[in-house]
Amino acid sequence: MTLNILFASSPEDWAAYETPLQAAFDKVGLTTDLRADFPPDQVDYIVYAPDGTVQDFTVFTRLKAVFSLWAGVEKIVGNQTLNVPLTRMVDFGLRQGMVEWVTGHVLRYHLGMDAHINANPGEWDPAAPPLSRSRRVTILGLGELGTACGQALDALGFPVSGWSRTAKSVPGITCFHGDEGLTQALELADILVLLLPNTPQTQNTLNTDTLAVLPQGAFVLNPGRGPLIDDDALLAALDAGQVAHATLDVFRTEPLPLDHPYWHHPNVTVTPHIAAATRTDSASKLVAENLRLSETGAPLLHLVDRSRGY
Ligand code: NDP
Ligand code: OXD
Repeated sequence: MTLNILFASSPEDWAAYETPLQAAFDKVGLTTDLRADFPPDQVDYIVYAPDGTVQDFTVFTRLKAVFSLWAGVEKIVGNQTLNVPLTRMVDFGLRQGMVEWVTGHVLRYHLGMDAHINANPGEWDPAAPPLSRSRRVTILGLGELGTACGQALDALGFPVSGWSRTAKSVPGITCFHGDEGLTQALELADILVLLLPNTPQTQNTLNTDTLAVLPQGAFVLNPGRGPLIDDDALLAALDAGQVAHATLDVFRTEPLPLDHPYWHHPNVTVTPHIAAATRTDSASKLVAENLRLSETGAPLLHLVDRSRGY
């Protein structure tokens, strides 16, 4: 039997994914017809990214599951027309990319690199940076990406704390959870990293009240999602020196509008949602494996809990 797979993303993604996806489907021994366009009533599975045009899933009358190419699923998780299993992306490329982006920016702050990169001739400050053991890092979100980043920073010698919704025990990371745990985690954040999903519960996690809990002069990294931060509150904290500098990869509106104050603030670095990218080869293997599992009736990998929102 041939399985009809609709690739529902941008034309650029289709060009990048068609060959690796087809190769991965062939490798798991399934006969598939993979296309970027199909009559909806003939589609068995959808490979999805939010850049595509699919909004109404009711037209896909024989749909069995949707496989998201993205880790963050806030644009689809609340879609009331979707009533089949939804999986999200967990892959080596995303994890490794995020570890590299986060450790790179943590080290930039920790080593005070900007002072030397931007120094004028004759500015000769021979003070050595402190060692990592005296710079505390807190990660909000101890999932696939937050945990990997925390463990990489622990291996570099940073005291690492983390915060999650449910209680956790992770080697090398002091774990906190729940409302009370958030305050404790923020108090330990010389450098704060946001790696939470965007859900109604996580929006504005960083606001006037929580920013005030950070040690004065803390640094903020946000590779999670824009709505995790109340932007006005962060700008006020930057102007007051409560936050020394922020590096932001994700925004409420992307691309970041040209007139947004973040572009022009001297203590903000913006990066264009490039902290971690799904890599076509490893991502295609996960999609193919989930296709295989679905066809055998086995539980799918990285199933999204629609009630939790991630
Ligand atoms: P996971 O689902 O694996 O982890 C999410 C973590 O957040 C979990 O530890 C979870 O807690 C915690 N969490 C969720 N809700 C709350 C809450 N209300 N209070 C406290 N903690 C909470 O996600 P990933 O690690 O795979 O990805 C995280 C996010 O990173 C994605 O959702 C996406 O937005 C972003 N991302 C950004 C990329 C970029 O390029 N900038 C690339 C890829 C992802 P618990 O463990 O208890 O469930
Ligand atoms: C993702 C992302 O969620 O790239 O995968 O942001």
